[in-house]
Amino acid sequence: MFRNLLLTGLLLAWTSSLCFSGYIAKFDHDSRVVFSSNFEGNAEIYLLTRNLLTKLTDDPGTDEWAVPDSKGESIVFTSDRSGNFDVYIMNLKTREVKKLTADSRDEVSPSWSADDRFIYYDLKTGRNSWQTMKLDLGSGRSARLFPDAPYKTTIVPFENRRGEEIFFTAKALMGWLVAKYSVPDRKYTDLTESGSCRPKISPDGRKVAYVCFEDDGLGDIYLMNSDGSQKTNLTKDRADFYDYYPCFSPKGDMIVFSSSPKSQKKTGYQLYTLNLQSGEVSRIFASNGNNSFPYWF
Ligand SMILES: [Ca+2]
Ligand SMILES: [Ca+2]
Repeated sequence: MFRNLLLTGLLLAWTSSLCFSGYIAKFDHDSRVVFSSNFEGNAEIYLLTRNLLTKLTDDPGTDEWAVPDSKGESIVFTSDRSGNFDVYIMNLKTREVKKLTADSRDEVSPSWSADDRFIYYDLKTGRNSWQTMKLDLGSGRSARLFPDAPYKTTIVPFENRRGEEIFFTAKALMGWLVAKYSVPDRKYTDLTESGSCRPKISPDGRKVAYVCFEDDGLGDIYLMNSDGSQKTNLTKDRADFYDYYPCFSPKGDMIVFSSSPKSQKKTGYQLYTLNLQSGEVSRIFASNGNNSFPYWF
């Protein structure tokens, strides 16, 4: 009798903890994934380590798009906690948060220069236009990152580890395309036609993962060489899913991405990993709502 009660109690505790926690994490790696989720009500930033979830922000505002520095000590992210979107920095050890920008317009999608001295971000300059900016962490001054770019609007820049190339999304006549900027010779190159976006460069600088709408019209994760050659659809068998926000693992042998079933449009993003050698896809984080912008480090 007592044993049965105990078992029932344990079972209840187990099911209720599942209900209250509201998520399933299956991440079996020694590295970390930082991402944003609204499963607790509004968008917060979370850190996923080996099957363990840590909430990094706790604010009624929208907190999203976390990107770590090269040493994995701090993240930059964007938040509208002071009325409009600004860029913030958080020390991952002390959790101390500092505001980096204060323009009354929106500043979003921050990332780091290879030497961690600059933050790149997108400044909203009009209803449908954005300018990619470069913030000097030493002086606190911002300037345009691509003053001579042949595109009206550029967004979501990521620099390779050697600081030689910056990959970004540019607005073309007929939509978005993936482009890169070569730092030494100040040259811009279109790497895709329109219908592609959100490139991320691999740790060795040789491969680019990005989103392409060509195959299923919803979005797939594609891989290409950093010169735009050998484009491959990595999520060809996921025709009924929106596959978005790819990011390489620290070793470059896997990719983390967000995927939402067609029936839920873009409101049911769960986190998956993809093994580039075996092609195996595993769900690492599931919850209600959207789990977006994963960054693996
Ligand atoms: Ca929040
Ligand atoms: Ca702002």
